[in-house]
Order: sequence, then C-alpha cells, then structure tokens
Amino acid sequence: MSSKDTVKNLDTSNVFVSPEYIRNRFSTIMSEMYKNEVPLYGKLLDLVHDINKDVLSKSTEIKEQLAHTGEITRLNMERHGAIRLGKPYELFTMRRLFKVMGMYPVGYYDLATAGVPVHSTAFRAIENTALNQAPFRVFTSLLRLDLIDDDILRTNVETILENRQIFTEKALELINKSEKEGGLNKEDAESFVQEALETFRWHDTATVDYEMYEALLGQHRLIADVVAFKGPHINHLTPRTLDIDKVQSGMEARNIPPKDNIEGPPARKCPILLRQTSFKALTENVTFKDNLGKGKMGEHKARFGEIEQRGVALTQKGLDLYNELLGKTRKAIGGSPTTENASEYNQLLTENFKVFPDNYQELQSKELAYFHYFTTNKVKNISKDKVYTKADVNQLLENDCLTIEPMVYEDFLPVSAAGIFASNLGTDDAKREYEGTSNQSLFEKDLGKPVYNLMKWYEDMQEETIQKCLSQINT
Ligand code: OOG
Ligand code: NI
Repeated sequence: MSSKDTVKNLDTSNVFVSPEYIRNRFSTIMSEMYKNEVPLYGKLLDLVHDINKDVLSKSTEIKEQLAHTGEITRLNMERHGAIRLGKPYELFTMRRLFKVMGMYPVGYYDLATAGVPVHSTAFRAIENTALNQAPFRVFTSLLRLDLIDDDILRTNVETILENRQIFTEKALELINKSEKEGGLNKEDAESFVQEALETFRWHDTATVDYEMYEALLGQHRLIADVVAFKGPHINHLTPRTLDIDKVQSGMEARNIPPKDNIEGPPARKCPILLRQTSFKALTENVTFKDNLGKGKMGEHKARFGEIEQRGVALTQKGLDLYNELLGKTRKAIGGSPTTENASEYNQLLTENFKVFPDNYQELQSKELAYFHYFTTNKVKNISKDKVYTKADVNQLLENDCLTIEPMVYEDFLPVSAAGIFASNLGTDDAKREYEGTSNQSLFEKDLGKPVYNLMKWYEDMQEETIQKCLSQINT
C-alpha cells in the first residue's frame, strides 16, 4: 500500500483534537478578525514583534530564562482579550464554551470598588504545559445589575438582555456534543471555533434606539457598551512584550495614540506581576434603531488595543507589599494618575518601590515571589547519606545544586484592570464609586462553578517543581 492510500484510509472522525489545538485555532482566528476590524491593533502587533526581537537578540539572559521555563515558544502566540457580559446565562454558557478550549475560570476580580460596575474572572488554561502550548486568556466581566440605582432603567436593561441570545445555535449544539462525548473531532472543532467567533464579533448596529443608548450612557458608559449591542464584542486583544517602556514610547512614532501611563509596578530589572498599557479606544459609527426604520447614526467608543509585560508571580507576602506601595503612591497623588500628573506619579512610584527587592535571589529567600526549581549537574556529587527535604532547599540553592527561574504571573490585577477600563471609557466614570460589597458567591452561582483560587495555583506549581527536584536528588 502506498503512503497516499494510508492517508486516504485514515478516518479521523472519531479522533478528538486537543483543547490546546482548539484554543490556538480560536486565538488565531480571533486575532485575524480583530486585525481586520481594528487595523491599529495590527500595527501594534508589528511594533511589539519588532521590540521583542530586539530584546531577545540583545539579552541572552532573558532568552535563556524563557527557554528554560518553556515560555519562548509561546511568546509570539501570546495574547489575552476581554469581553463584558450582561446576564447570568451568558456567563454560565461562556464557561461551558471556554471549557471546550481547555480554559477555566481563575480568580475573582471585583471592579466595583474602582468605579466599574462589573465583577470578573479570567478564563485560561491551568496546566503549565497547556499554557505554554496555547497561552490564550480571556478577561471576562459580568455586569452587576444590582449596582444600577435607577429602578426603571434597571428593569429596562433586564428586559433588553432577557431578549438577546449571544450564542449561535450551532455553537450551543457543539458545546453539548463536546460535553457529552468528551471532545470534538477536527471538523467539529473547526466549525466550533467559527461559530464561537460570531459571539465576539463587532456589530455596528445597536439593538436599542438612541434615546435608550443615552439613558444607558448616563448610568455608565460600560452599561451602554454591554446592553446596547447584539453580543459581547471582543473589546481588546493584548500581545505580550518583553519591554513595555519601549512599546509605550514607540507607539507615538507609529501614530498609535497611547494611554497616559503604564498600569502596575514600575520598570525594574526583575519584572514583577504585570505591567499594561493600551492605545485609546476608537470612536466608531453606530446605527441606532428608530421608528422610521431608517436608523439614526451615532458613535460609540469601546474597542482598543493593549500591551502587557509579564513578570514573576508574587506570594501573598509579595502581593501585600505590592499593594501597600501602589496604594501609598496613589494616595499621595490623590487617586488614579491623570494626564497632568502622570510623570509625577511615575517618579513617585519608582521611588516608593525601591524597598521592593529587585533580584531573584532575594525575592526567593524572602519568599516574596514564586519560582520554578531545577536541579543542576552538581547533584551528581551530592552526599547520599541523608534524605533531602524542603528544609534543605535554600542550602541546595546556595551549593548550586538547585537553580531557580521566575514563575510568570498568568493572571490580572484589579487596580490595573480598572485603570484600563477607565482610560477607555472616559474619566468621569472612573471617578465614581460604588457602595456595596464584592459578591464572589453570586458570581460563582451565575458561573455555575467556583473559580480556581489564584494563589493556590502558583503555590502548587512551585511545590511540584520542588518535589520533583527532591525526588531526583534522593534517588
Ligand atoms: C477589561 C479590562 C481588564 C486587563 O488586561 O486588565 C483587562 C475590559 O476592558 O473589559 O483586560
Ligand atoms: Ni486586558
């Protein structure tokens, strides 16, 4: 039999493709769609690509570190996006949709305290190898209707949302099939990603009239963005850069209008957590309903492009220190930075963060950050007259029997997220504050499952690498 015949006889209809395959495929077609819809995002991708290439060619240290942790292969695939949902059914079904792609809800973020009436989670892969194969994530927010204080408007919003279906019938069918059978074959997977993409597409016609749009806008720009459209259009995509300061300063030269300041920690030798910036949201033409059937032209602002630089994940102790220093800086300048005080804010931030250790050894020994542990060649010569335990780890590091690499932070930061929302929604909204408590249990009820605990995930992964090293040493 020739090899051609072998290929012809292969029936793949019963073979499931991996969730990683589906996730990568979805991330690719989403990026293509967004590049078409928002050409400025394509320009941003080019800029990030150029800068990453430059950084890697200049620093073998960074290159080796990324190779060691497996991140190098994913750098160019890396991106996250964000959507905003309107009702519990949408969140519940979105969880099922993302599960087909191997994405699970990690973390709970309450943004109401920062003036945005939503609470959120991030859907992403949870295995390290799966993340390295397909690092696509989606920051997913659910509108908190309980925070709309106008009773009549809230009832109207409920009715509008009740009547919308953001998923295609075929997508729902394929989600059911995947749940029932435990996966999708290649053909179904392709059909699934195309159908799922429909939910994320931009619509330039609103589902409400201009009057209602204005009323929604009057409550909060975000409420208008969620409620006035047919579906939760993807509102940004975010590539990962190795030097966000260069991207921030390089944007203007390429006619990409940057946001005033970078969110998150200041520039450091050893990056921590997550730094983010974006280009400002586009003003887009929208047709609103009217009773003459012609439609009324108007504008809407929601979609933008973002850039992120990821650093090492922090332990609770490290995160507390981070929050303290960030809080101190924000308090000193009177809240979120503005165009006027952006440079004063940056200076102060850098100054305040001087007490945060900026080398990996110290971040490790003070238990401020999480690391991957690796054994070195030296373990061959190690004395075998004892069983090594976790208590020996620091000594083993000192003797060069173990080395560490920073564990990249895979998640998000509520204050930064609120800053990203605010810079793309208009400053007036950012100044408002919502009373009331964060409501993780309601979020999880709507989601239909509890979210994965953020800190525990890093803790477990670090523990796993330590145990692996110890068992190598002890055998
Ligand atoms: C989400 C903003 C948060 C991030 O990277 O922190 C976010 C949104 O604007 O819907 O994406
Ligand atoms: Ni984002």
